[in-house]
Amino acid sequence: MDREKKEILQEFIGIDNENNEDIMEKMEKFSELMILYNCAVREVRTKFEVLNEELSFRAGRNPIESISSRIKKPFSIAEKLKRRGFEPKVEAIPEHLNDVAGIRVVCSFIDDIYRVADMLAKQDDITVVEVKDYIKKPKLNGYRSYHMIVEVPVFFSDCKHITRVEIQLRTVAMDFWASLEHSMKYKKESADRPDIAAELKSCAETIAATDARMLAIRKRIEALQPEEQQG
Ligand code: 0O2
Repeated sequence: MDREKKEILQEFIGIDNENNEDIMEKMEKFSELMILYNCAVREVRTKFEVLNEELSFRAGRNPIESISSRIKKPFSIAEKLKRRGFEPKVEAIPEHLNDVAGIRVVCSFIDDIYRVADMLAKQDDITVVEVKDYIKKPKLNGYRSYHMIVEVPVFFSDCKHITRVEIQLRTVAMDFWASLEHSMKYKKESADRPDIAAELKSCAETIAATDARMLAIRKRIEALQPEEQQG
């Protein structure tokens, strides 16, 4: 681990100026918070699984292809807090970070994204805090996805914790682009290459056009079916 990373983590844990007992207390608080985020992810994940099961029963096809989740690593948490100008302390996490708990929902078609997002948003124990629609308004580099920050209650033995979860919804094609673009971002040699950036953006546009064509094909096929069989 390099020196800068080590310093950020040491500040986060408070190794320089605290005695051992304080460190244990902080580690315990951090672990409890991570358990909370893990439980929140499970709650939201189950909601998508239920929607997928019900919708596939009704329509005869799965609107959700896959669901994955992750809890942000301690270093990334401390680094993000610091980058945003907050003290890298455990207490600052729930107030200032929305993406410690993250879920990625990969859908078959673009309309499935809006459908399942809307169904989740309407559930009465879910509060939508923020939406970023990078499908209607893609990022300059071509990135497309529908992002939501939601709050979900998690019930512990003696209290209820309202916990934030970041949800990213995208099609299989958008996921293919984002995964490869993300992995290539870390290759330093490509950082200042406008030709590579332009090529990636062009791929994102081809993928978006293909997503739109696949949806149009599905709708044409559905129109051929008797009304009661249409999803
Ligand atoms: P990781 O490792 O993927 O979690 P906010 O968190 O809302 O305060 P932020 O971080 O700008 O502010 O949020 P935004 O724009 O909603 O993006 C958050 C996440 O979306 C990123 O997480 C990525 O997962 C994904 N993302 C956003 N832009 C891009 C992009 O251009 N390319 C790819 N491949 N993914 C993107 P992190 O924090 O980068 O890390």
